[in-house]
Amino acid sequence: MNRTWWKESVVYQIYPRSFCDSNDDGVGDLRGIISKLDYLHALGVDVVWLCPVYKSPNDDNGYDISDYHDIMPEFGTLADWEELLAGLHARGIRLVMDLVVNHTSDEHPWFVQSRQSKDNPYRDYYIWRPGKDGREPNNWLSHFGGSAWEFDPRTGEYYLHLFSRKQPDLNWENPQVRREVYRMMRWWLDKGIDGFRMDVINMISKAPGLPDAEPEPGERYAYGGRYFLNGPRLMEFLQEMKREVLQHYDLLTVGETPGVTPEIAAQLTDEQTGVLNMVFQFEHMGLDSEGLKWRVRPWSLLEMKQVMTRWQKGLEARGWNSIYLTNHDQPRAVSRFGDDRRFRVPSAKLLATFTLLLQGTPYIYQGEEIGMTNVAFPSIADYRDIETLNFYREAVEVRGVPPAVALAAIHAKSRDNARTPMQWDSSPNAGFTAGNPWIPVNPNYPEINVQQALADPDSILHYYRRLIRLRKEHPVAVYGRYDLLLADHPQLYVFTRTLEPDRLLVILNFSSEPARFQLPAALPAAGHALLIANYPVDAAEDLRSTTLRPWEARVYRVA
Ligand code: TEU
Ligand code: CA
Repeated sequence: MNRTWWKESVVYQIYPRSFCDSNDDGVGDLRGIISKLDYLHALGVDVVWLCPVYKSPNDDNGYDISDYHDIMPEFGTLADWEELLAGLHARGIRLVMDLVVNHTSDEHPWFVQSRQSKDNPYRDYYIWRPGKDGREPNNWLSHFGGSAWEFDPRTGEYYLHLFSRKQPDLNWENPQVRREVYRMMRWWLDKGIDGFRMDVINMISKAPGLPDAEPEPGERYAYGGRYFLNGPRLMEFLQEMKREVLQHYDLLTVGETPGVTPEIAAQLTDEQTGVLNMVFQFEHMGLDSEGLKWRVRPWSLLEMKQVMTRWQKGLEARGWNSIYLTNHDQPRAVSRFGDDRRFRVPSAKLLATFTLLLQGTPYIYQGEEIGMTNVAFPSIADYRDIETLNFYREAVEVRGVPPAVALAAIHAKSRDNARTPMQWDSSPNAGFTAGNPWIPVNPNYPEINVQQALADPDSILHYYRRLIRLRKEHPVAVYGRYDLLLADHPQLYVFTRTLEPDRLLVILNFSSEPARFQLPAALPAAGHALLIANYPVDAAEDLRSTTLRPWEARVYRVA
């Protein structure tokens, strides 16, 4: 297996709108990030992934881009961005930008042109179709609810938008579109950035003919994923991107790929023949849903072990994994996979241990390092996310779901759980802004904040710093082979990492109850050295048979 910096790196994801507001207009910005660079450096992360900062009307908080070559004025200027890049590089931190090229904003000049007339030179930059029997060209559902097609009266045709109607899909079948994208990528790379996180990159190739999907009984629209996820020309387009752009630079590339399987991911990330370094898979994000994300169910540890093990083994010695438990689209990790009431601190540390000790590049999402939790706003008026607002409107107004039921689903799953402002200190608005924040802060900020965490040597934050250091000091933590032990244990997730002659043993009690542990016979009976743990451990303890406390996490070097 090749050794490279992007395998050894720990990535920190910043959602700029919610990170730090430098001018008190209530919106996080680039100068706010610049003011926190020493904080990131002290945490020990190697790479920052910056969510979109390009010009955007913000229908989907920057994922609807109207100018790829400029910065959103609310966030600052290109000069601020250059200063941010320099400040990161001066601290040895690399910068990965978000690349959103499945779609643009409807306010992008290409689309403004495209909708003018059927013979406009930009018409074919997007996916236009005439209606079928007075209805949409097909029955695909948008990710944000309703039809994926919008009728445009000026030319009497519909355009495709897999996300909001203000996010028209680019037509990747058009070689001119692809050339424009590659040129734009080179423009940013030549400024010195270190990689791209590629938004829904496995949606760029749609099945020819755009066939109807199969709706649930009684439904008009259906999720058309089988016709646009991992489509027929995906590999070809990405090979072309690799040839035209990626292979000429030393980069970290990570594709966001909903609906990807380990088999497809292995092809995409194959060290010889692949196109990307790694992808974000979504299988573990689906464990607490019944089909639709809003239909919440409890997740099970046995399923989690099966999914993660399939991914660890599926890419072994061939591709590379990315490891994450949350991001700007997901609930907070400690609220979802830990216990944010009785065991917030130990469970957040356990999840940190899990994320940093699996094989793959770990991603930490802002606030995760201090154990920020989900928020339960009392009213829909407190929410901002387009997906959340559309879900609520359709559930309550169209389907007659009681508001309290819809709100309960939102409390569990809304993307705004991850988008409340970063909690810096216990001053008003958590030190995020002295103005009026664009979204309310989580009311638990007086207890959960960076200032508190820096002052407490036992904090989640300091534990992350130790873990990050541990990962750097032990190549086995990066490159070691993963093997699952005690696969059927209902509370414990136990695995080893092996890079001959080194071996690590990771023991995680994923429950709020004590758990019995018996050392598997395959491991030596004694002499294991404890590298890190989230509770004090008695050095004289006999590891052959012991009990782990709620959410206890330990990493040993095997004798
Ligand atoms: O997300 C794509 C995606 O498939 C999901 O994570 C999506 O957010 C879904 O609604 C979750 O329930 C990416 C971005 O990360 C997301 O913020 C954007 O809204 C989306 O693409 C469109 O660009
Ligand atoms: Ca601001």
